[in-house]
Amino acid sequence: MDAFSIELFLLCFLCSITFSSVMCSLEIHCNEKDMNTLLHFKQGLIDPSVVLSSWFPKLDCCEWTGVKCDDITARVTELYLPCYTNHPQLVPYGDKDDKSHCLSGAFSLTLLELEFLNYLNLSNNDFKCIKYSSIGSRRCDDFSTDNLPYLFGNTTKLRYLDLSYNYDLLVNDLHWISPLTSLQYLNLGGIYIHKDIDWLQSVTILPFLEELHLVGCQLENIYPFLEYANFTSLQVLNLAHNHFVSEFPTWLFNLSSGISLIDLSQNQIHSQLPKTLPCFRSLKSLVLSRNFLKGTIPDWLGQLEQLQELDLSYNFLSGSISTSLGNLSSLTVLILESNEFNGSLPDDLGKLFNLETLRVATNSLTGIVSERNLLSFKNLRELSLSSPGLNFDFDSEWVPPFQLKHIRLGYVRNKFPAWVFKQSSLKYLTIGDSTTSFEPLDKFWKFATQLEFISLERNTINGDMSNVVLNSKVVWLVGNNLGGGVPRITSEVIVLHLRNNSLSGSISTILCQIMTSKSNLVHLNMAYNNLSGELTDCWNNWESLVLINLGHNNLKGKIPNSMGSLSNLRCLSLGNNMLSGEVPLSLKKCHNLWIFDVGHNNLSGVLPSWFGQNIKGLKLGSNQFSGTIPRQICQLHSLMVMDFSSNRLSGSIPDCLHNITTMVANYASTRRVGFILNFPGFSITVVTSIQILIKGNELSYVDLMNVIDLSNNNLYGNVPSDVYMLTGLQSLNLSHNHLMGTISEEIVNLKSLESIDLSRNNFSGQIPSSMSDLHYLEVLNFSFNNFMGKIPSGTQLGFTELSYIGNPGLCGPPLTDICPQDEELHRTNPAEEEEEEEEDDKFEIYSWFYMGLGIGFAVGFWGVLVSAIFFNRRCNRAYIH
Ligand SMILES: *[C@@H]1O[C@H](CO)[C@@H](O)[C@H](O)[C@H]1NC(C)=O
Ligand SMILES: *[C@@H]1O[C@H](CO)[C@@H](O)[C@H](O)[C@H]1NC(C)=O
Ligand SMILES: *[C@@H]1O[C@H](CO)[C@@H](O)[C@H](O)[C@H]1NC(C)=O
Ligand SMILES: *[C@@H]1O[C@H](CO)[C@@H](O)[C@H](O)[C@H]1NC(C)=O
Ligand SMILES: *[C@@H]1O[C@H](CO)[C@@H](O)[C@H](O)[C@H]1NC(C)=O
Ligand SMILES: *[C@@H]1O[C@H](CO)[C@@H](O)[C@H](O)[C@H]1NC(C)=O
Ligand SMILES: *[C@@H]1O[C@H](CO)[C@@H](O)[C@H](O)[C@H]1NC(C)=O
Ligand SMILES: *[C@@H]1O[C@H](CO)[C@@H](O)[C@H](O)[C@H]1NC(C)=O
Ligand SMILES: *[C@@H]1O[C@H](CO)[C@@H](O)[C@H](O)[C@H]1NC(C)=O
Ligand SMILES: CC(=O)N[C@H]1CO[C@H](CO)[C@@H](O)[C@@H]1O
Repeated sequence: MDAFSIELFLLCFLCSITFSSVMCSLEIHCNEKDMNTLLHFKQGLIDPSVVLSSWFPKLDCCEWTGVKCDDITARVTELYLPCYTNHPQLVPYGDKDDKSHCLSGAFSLTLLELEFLNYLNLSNNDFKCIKYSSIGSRRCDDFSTDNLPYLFGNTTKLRYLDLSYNYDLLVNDLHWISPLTSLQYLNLGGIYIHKDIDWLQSVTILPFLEELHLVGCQLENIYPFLEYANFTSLQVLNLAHNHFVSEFPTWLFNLSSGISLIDLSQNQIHSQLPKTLPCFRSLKSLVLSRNFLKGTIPDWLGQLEQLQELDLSYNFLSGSISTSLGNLSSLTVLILESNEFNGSLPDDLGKLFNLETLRVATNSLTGIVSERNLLSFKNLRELSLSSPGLNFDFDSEWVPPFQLKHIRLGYVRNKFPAWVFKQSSLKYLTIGDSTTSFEPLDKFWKFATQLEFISLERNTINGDMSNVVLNSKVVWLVGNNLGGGVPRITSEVIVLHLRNNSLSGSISTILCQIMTSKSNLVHLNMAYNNLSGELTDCWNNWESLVLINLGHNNLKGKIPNSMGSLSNLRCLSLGNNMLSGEVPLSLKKCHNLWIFDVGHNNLSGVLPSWFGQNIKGLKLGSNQFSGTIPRQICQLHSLMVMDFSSNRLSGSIPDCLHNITTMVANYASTRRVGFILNFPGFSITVVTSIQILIKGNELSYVDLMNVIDLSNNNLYGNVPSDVYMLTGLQSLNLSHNHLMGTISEEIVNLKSLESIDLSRNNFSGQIPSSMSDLHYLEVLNFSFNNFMGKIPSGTQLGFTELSYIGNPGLCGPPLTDICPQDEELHRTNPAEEEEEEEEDDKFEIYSWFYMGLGIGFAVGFWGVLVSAIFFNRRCNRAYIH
């Protein structure tokens, strides 16, 4: 009796603190079978934060965390256990969500034995595998008994299944989906579904499926030639961010016909028939963005009359925008951005009275856009229109019937559409590649203060910025020829990007300004301007800074001590200025630095060696640094780019470079340096890039390379043998030093090598024949050394004599000197020898040309690639992934 009442008390107590919505009633008890199924499921889980602490038999399972039962039958109907992860404003690029507190381990399909389960949400957890069978160990590491696919009974009433964003879950088999015949909603977004799976067949068989979300599943086959799919109830189809390379699939058309092609009797459907029979032309949302779809939009798309949302952006679709889209009168969202559409914007789009979002920028559209095209859009909130061939011709008096929140225009050549300034709700403004006049500028900048996001890129706004105050969270004003002194900013500004303008004067206007509240600035980029004066000593006020780029200006003086207060700093680029003096030791406090670029200045003293373990790129080249290369460099395990070229370094190359882990192994996941800034409603990705010369063009790559450049110093001695262990090294430049000794055959270990320059040293011995096995090698320069003997065959493939000249002892092709052992075969031609004497001059003349031929690794950071993932509500997650 006592025991009973205590248990009862405990029960009710726990009841009241867990689910207030479920009545605590003694009459209804959780079904024992359901409870056992749940306990079984729990066994296979790893639950690091003990989310399921209430899941124990003493407590009614209807009261367990995340469990809901039917009020009357007390059978388990819902299981709601998504994981919540933080989305901090600043996420280092490549960082995954921290899921250490989420459920992990095996997702066991025995859970589907819950006969009355209707809703199952395990999204954003960290499940690693799906267990198909009910026997054997439930952990992912034991597959020994997992050969039999799980067989359902008449179990399933499941209507909602959400397993999205379990990023590490690999789905090798989808057959278990097919028996879930009641499913209306299925979301497997962010899960890697194995490419060989016949995914369509497994889901199309579901007669009541209304929503199918397979975003970012790495799917490859969209079944372009399938005539019809068997979907009968589908309303929402989202297949964005996959790898579909194909024409527009025809089976989508059959989603419009709505005729039930499925023979219901053959599918063992045990649930009820749907109340409404398959709706005629029922598809409401079709999202195929960010794939590789090509070809034209088929005319039949105009027959999907119920369509409210159509997103085909970021594909390779071409031809004209089908006028049939004008028939989609329910459409509220039409996104065709970033394709190859040509022709004019069809007038028929004017029939889409309900449109709220119209985005067609970054296509090859031509013709004129005027108020006539926009007259009927009373609900329009987002508009993007930008193509080199599109001309804007708006009446300056026109008052639009809509109030936009987002606008993106490009290639505005004539008058700037005056109506834009009347959009008092506008928060996001993007204008690019425009030669329009933004006059009167004072009015323009005043209008800009209402905006949360302003992006003006490659326009000609010649105005003076000295008296402008900027207030938007994101100010992106790249390549506009803005002049005068630097503008001031309010504490609202998080990103200030003024790269490639004509700003002059001192940066103290910004940095030493008195602010009313603490600055939020994270990203300061004023590279490629004409800034002069010193770096100032006002950095103490800017602790929020993560990225600073002031490269390519005329800044002089010393690097100030106060920069050491920037403890959040990840990327500091001060290259191509006239800075002098030593690098202050106070910078040691910036221990989070990823990139430190002070190349092309006049800095002196010994090479700084205080960097933290995270440093990935060091550009110290073209300065006056002297002394030896500090051995501490070898402890920088993440270092990918080491550029100490063109200094006055002496001594030998340290024999510990093999300790730099990234140079030995090629870690693919860490090659990008940058971060993602998350704002409500949009995010910005900033990725630093490396500039590489290919065939005379400097191209920017976002994947950092493993580069060692020690050229143009006074280094002497041999190449230490551990250099041959750097199997991840892609470019090695030791030219213009006093190095000597031979090159070992072990060089063949440098499997990743694409460029090697040993020219202008005193290397001797034979050129290793193993080099012909370096398959990625594109640039080779051994000229002006003392190499001897025959150039090994194979190596000369693709390289000209310029790679070898200036080595008197070297012979054989591609040089014209014939090796003694071959002399019998080739009688020397006196004319050839004459030519040879001129070769030295020839090299000097052609050397620049040579550099342009292959890949010259001109290492430079901050050709900052930016994708302002604008307007993007749905896919942010997929990006971070
Ligand atoms: C699952 O839970 C997450 C987090 O609460 C939610 O965003 C998502 O919409 C839910 N899925 C369904 C199908 O209700
Ligand atoms: C499914 O239910 C039917 C009747 O509703 C029954 O005949 C059949 O044996 C059940 N199958 C299983 C596997 O439970
Ligand atoms: C549609 O159903 C038919 C008949 O059941 C089947 O042969 C066909 O493969 C199904 N199509 C798809 C795409 O699943
Ligand atoms: C658009 O609808 C009209 C009337 O419903 C029809 O006559 C026309 O053929 C349709 N156009 C296209 C391209 O589907
Ligand atoms: C549009 O591009 C297609 C090829 O994709 C071409 O055949 C057609 O002539 C182009 N139309 C216009 C108006 O440029
Ligand atoms: C600066 O902008 C001009 C004009 O838009 C462009 O031609 C040039 O390449 C840009 N320079 C850099 C370094 O980005
Ligand atoms: C840069 O500023 C200096 C004065 O500091 C001036 O002499 C020079 O003409 C400016 N260069 C450009 C390209 O504006
Ligand atoms: C570079 O710095 C040295 C002193 O370290 C000075 O003598 C020299 O004039 C400077 N050169 C330039 C171009 O500023
Ligand atoms: C390099 O690594 C070796 C072990 O492989 C270690 O003994 C040595 O101290 C390291 N040297 C430096 C400079 O980090
Ligand atoms: C594009 C298209 O019309 N595909 C098929 C849709 O279904 C009908 C009826 O089976 C087929 O005749 C079409 O070929």
